[in-house]
Amino acid sequence: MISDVSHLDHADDLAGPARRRAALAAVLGRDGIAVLAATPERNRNNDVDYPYRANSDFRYLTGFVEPSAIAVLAPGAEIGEYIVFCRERDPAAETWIGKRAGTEGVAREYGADAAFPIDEFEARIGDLLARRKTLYTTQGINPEFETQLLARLNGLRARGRHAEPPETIVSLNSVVHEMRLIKDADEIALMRQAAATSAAGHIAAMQAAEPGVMEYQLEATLHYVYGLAGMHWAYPTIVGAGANGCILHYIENAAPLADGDLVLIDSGAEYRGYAGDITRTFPANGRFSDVQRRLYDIVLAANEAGIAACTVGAPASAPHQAALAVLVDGLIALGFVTGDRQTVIENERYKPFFMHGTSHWLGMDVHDVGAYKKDGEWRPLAAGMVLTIEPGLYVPPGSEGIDEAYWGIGIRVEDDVVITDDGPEVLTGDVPKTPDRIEALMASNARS
Ligand SMILES: [Mn+2]
Repeated sequence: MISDVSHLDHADDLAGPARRRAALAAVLGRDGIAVLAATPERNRNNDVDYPYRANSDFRYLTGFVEPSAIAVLAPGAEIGEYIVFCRERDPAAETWIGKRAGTEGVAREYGADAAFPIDEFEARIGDLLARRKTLYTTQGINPEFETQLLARLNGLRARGRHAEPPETIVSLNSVVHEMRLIKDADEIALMRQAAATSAAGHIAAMQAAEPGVMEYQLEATLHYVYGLAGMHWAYPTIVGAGANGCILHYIENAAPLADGDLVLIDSGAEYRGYAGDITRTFPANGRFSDVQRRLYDIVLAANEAGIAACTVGAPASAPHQAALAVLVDGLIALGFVTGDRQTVIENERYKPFFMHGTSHWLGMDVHDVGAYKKDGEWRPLAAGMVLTIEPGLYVPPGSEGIDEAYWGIGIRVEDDVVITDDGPEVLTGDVPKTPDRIEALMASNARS
């Protein structure tokens, strides 16, 4: 599996960002201007920073992933519509830290009509803002920069009417997030790659699992596969053996797998800024017990019902409603809850066993942006939306009124689904999810 991972080209395709800037420019018009800054670097300790990851909105519109950068989109501006402020080239800094595009590189390679050193932003932004009616800017991405920009705007206003700065400030977030919600074919191609490598990681972890192996060793197995493909995890990997599988965001990953445990792994790779997000649950010893299989089959059926509900025009809540109906029927049949399906759902009696939603948008952010509702109503699913389907059942130790045989079982089955006119496209089907297929895969494990 490892040998067939090819070397991947890391450079962003810059045609996508150019198309998105054109679409945003059409929204702005000649009266509008957009200003957004890259997220700041974050210090880890002393002179060591956390590995830098460009914020998704910035990368989406620029394809530029260096820190200390500001992008301005000013339709009709004399110096050009797309202006970037960035770090200048610096041989000493580049020797220690790494290459920079510099202003020339940004203009030559990233399609900027004009590029200036970031130090010149203060001096130049006044002219760019003059005679624009509306300023579109991010909120909460780089709070220090956003505060400074508003202070600058107020300073221009105080100077009187000659400056004519924008009177209206609009959040760029909702505009860009609506764009990001619908993925184009190029983005979906990247997501297929992220999903395929995520799937390879999960398969490798299933093959590496056996009683005595540590949770962190399975985490390492996943991350090794991601790294070989030139990818990185999209979010901290969750590996929960036994009762740890009942802790939704368990990332200590410090316990050994015990014989008889189920192992829940929630992990995904990120490729050129796009996330995969897969959860699988499998037996540490390679064989589901009857009790485990009984619960597992309910979650699997809920996952499949949720996927089947991913159709164009259905409300965004449809996958959750479909999965929930199956889970609730299962809980009633097991005797975990009493009442009919409707009563159990209305009174949320299922919540002790299933306390999270079934879906979230997936894209550059693992919990991707875009509104789920409009005017209080669930919006209809549309082609190009990507979401997860991830029902689960959790029976923590000590669950009152539940047979102890079920205690400590946590199960979630999660796939990534593209909405298409031809029905749901499952990106993550490479990882086995039926008990028979999981057991068959694990039976071939290289244990001696
Ligand atoms: Mn998820």
